[in-house]
Amino acid sequence: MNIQWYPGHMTKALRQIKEDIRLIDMVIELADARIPDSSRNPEIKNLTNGKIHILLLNKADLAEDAVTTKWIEYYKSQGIFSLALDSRSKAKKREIAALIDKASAEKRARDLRRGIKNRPVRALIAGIPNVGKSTLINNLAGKNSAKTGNKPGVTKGKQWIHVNKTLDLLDSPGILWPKFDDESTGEALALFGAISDDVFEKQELALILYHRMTELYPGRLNDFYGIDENLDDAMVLPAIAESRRLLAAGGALDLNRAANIFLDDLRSGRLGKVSFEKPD
Ligand SMILES: Nc1nc2c(ncn2[C@@H]2O[C@H](COP(=O)(O)OP(=O)(O)O)[C@@H](O)[C@H]2O)c(=O)[nH]1
Ligand SMILES: [Mg+2]
Repeated sequence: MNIQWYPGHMTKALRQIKEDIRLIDMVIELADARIPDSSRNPEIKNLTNGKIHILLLNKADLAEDAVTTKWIEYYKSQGIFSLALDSRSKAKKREIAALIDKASAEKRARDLRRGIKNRPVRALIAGIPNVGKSTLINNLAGKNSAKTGNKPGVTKGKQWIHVNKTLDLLDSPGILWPKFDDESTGEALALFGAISDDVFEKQELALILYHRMTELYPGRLNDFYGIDENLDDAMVLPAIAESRRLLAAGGALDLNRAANIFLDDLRSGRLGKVSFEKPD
């Protein structure tokens, strides 16, 4: 399915980020551990030019650990500072701090040579909508400094957050890019909630999900919904609706709700840990 979403507020946000980038030492890029390729915005890669760059694979609690480990090894082999995390977890705070420290060691040494002492690292948190940017900031800053929400597009305007003496963070609105390279990128982003649900046909996306799940994780849908895994397309949503007893007014099966619930079960991890993209 061809999905594109690049609303005006993203063009504006990108322009703002390009302006702010002059004030910044480090770009902390967040990607989704379930789809590390599709969830990396090529525009952000451009922004990291000449800046310290850290790549965090977030929502790792919802991805297969072994695959995430391979991704992190891959990034490290590319010389990228990276770490897998659940941005809600307090346990990872120290590891993130250590990574930021390591990544900024050269900068601190350079500052010192110029006689600058104790200047905090200024880092921009960037990534696609809904990837966990604000959650990470709240976790690091230890209070509700950034608004979070399970909908793309909650963060608006510029927010500097003072974490401690050594670190200042700048939250940024989630941004996508004008044209996705191929259909599977838009589909992956839509599947995991980075794209407004209004711009694609949910039932069609649910069918794509059925095919992805039965191919990558045979048996899971049968376990979870008790449905067959060789269904004709027309029978997939009716089977899920039946399994969950989803009836619309008049007693017909509610296929829209079936699609919604199916996608929600994926996004929230109820279908189990999933890694839809692997490093090759
Ligand atoms: N399971 C899980 N959920 C997360 C994680 N990080 C964020 N979330 C949830 O994802 C949703 C979007 O988070 P938010 O920080 O608002 O994303 P933002 O749009 O990038 O700022 C919220 O419902 C968060 O609770 C994570 O690492 N694991
Ligand atoms: Mg946000």
